[in-house]
Amino acid sequence: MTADDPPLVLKLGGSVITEKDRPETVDEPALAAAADAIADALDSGAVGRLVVVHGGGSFGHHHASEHGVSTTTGTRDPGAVSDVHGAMATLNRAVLAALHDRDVPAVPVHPLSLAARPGGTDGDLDLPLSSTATLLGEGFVPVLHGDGVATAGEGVTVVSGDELVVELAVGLGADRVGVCSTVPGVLDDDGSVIPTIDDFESVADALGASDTTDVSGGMTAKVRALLALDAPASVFGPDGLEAFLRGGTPGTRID
Ligand code: IP8
Repeated sequence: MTADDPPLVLKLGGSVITEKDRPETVDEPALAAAADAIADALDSGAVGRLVVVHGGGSFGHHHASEHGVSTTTGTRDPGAVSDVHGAMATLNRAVLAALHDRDVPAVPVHPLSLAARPGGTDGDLDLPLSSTATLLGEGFVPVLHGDGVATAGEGVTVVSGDELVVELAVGLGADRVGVCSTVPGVLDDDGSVIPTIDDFESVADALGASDTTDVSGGMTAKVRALLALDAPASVFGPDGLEAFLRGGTPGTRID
């Protein structure tokens, strides 16, 4: 591995690592299994440079929906911003602790302190990557998370982990992107995993909204965002994480 190797960007879905129906509850066995797979992949050299992003699950989404905040509707209530960000920082600490227990050199990167939507909710996300890139070059595993984000005209809205994955993949020149979700891939009408997706229209009908509280759009938004990438992406369930980190393509490959 050299400092210039393209990183792998991995998202751990919030519903994978938390109990989504119980506010602020980590799914400890699921987080431990994910941390084991990450530590093994780094130890064996199957993965060189790695950036991890995690979603909100029962931490961020619970508070965001209580305060009526989403990716398109913001808040000017500092207490609401603190609730959403504070919950995400708590979950981030749990993820870091699980990784540290396995000697993964994980460090937190908090999007609320870095990112903005200077053009409002219709504008692009501005996510400066200098700190993440430098941390990677120094051998760390940066761990970002869905968060609040300063948004012109709206106060603070939600930035989803999926949006961060896209920005990181493009800005850092990732060679592979993995999204570990609760489902084993993107499912068609019959509930079967669609092996490959290369355009949105062909799968639009099969994609429904996520069935539990999710202020940032569920699988449809995920597929749209991943299709926009140059790097190949895979969506898979927790059982596919190890295979993905070893270089395989479990679940659905999105090109
Ligand atoms: O779970 C949203 O991140 P996601 C995080 O990746 C918050 O959509 C703050 C609700």
